[in-house]
Amino acid sequence: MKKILFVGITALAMASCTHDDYAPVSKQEQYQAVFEKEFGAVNPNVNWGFTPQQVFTFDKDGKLIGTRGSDPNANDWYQYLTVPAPLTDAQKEVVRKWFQNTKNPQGQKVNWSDFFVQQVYQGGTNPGSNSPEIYTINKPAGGTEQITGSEKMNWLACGSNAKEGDHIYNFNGGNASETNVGEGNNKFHKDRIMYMKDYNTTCFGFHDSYGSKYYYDSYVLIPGDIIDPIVAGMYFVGFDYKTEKNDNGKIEVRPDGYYSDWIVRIAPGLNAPGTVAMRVMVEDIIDSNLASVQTSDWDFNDAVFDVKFEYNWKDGHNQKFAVITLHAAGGTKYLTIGGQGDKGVEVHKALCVEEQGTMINTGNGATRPVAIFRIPVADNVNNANDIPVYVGAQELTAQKGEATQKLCVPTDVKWMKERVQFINTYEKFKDYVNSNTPDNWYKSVKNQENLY
Ligand SMILES: [Ca+2]
Ligand SMILES: [Ca+2]
Repeated sequence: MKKILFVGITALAMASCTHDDYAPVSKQEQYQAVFEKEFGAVNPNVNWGFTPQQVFTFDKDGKLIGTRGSDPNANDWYQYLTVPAPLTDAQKEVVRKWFQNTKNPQGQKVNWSDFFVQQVYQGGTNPGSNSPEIYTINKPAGGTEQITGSEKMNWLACGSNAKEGDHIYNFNGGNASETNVGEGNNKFHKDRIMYMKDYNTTCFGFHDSYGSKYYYDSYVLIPGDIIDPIVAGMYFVGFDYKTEKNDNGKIEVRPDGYYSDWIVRIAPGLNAPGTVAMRVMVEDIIDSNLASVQTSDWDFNDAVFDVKFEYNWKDGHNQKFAVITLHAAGGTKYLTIGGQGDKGVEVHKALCVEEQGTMINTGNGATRPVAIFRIPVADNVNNANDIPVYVGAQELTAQKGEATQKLCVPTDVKWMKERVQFINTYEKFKDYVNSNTPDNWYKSVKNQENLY
């Protein structure tokens, strides 16, 4: 009852304001006040770390980065990516055995436009006692035929761009060919591995050459964490062979629930340290009740993402993209990157979490692998500050000399856990706000345990 009365009085007080000398206060002005209460006066020269970024090219001659597709130039990857290490025999074995011994495993999803595919196991070469991998087919005309599933699995494919998906170059017949990959003609990687750029991981499939049909419903994506500590942090895709054809009577192999007919590892295409990407850390407080902000509400972890810019040949012309690597979503609001509402990418969804109220990768709530996605940008865009970020209809901004909702830092800067004090973690942030120095305030970490 008391509360209702209070609200009534406030409304009355606010209504009367419009008849006084007070101008209505904008959201940003209210935000400025609470920001300065926490961090002190904002120096007019502070730009929050945002600067024009180099547009990504890996060719010294300034040649464009290349086409959408498989990138077989393994010797180039090291210049801009963190390339996954070759798998050890022990790692491959523990993964193979897990898939061979686990019937109908429950898979999960990841969301990567740029990723590696690394060969793990070709079914039939070392079958388990449960999982057949080599199948006996009863022919309609009588007699039987033995087929090894993996040998009929061609055109490993990913994503939903086309009905038949997109081929993962060089991955055929349950293995990767040696041309251009792995131990073939490059000396940079011992494993058979391919880098896929501007694809997606919505699904994986294969073309069955026995029945001549594509299958996109016979795979499972498993985190290494549930397999064995020696493959923790990795992700594996296993396929369960199936086939169907009419040969004057139906011939078929039904999936048997063992996804060991072909196993590959997939790994996100993470930016190499020290490359041209920059990290953006986002604070969504402006969309809260600004009358009741507490010091632990400031965490700049409501979205944490890296931005790099590159040109790509796609659909017949050169297009500029911001490649976004989303690390964390430490808020519970509808927060989009790249545009407002449907025009942008919602951060919880991007990290494959349906509930907007779940915080991700900030110590409270869910833990998920990064998301990697691409946003088309205009040719003149080269600053991470130009990637729009919205909380609902409210755009989050970082204006020079004004209280900010975004910070830009190098990609090795860690972000905050929930409910710990920003001001007691980055000791010199306040100095930076007040005097524009030091601009590497993020190196003044006082309580390391406050960082994720
Ligand atoms: Ca199987
Ligand atoms: Ca947060």
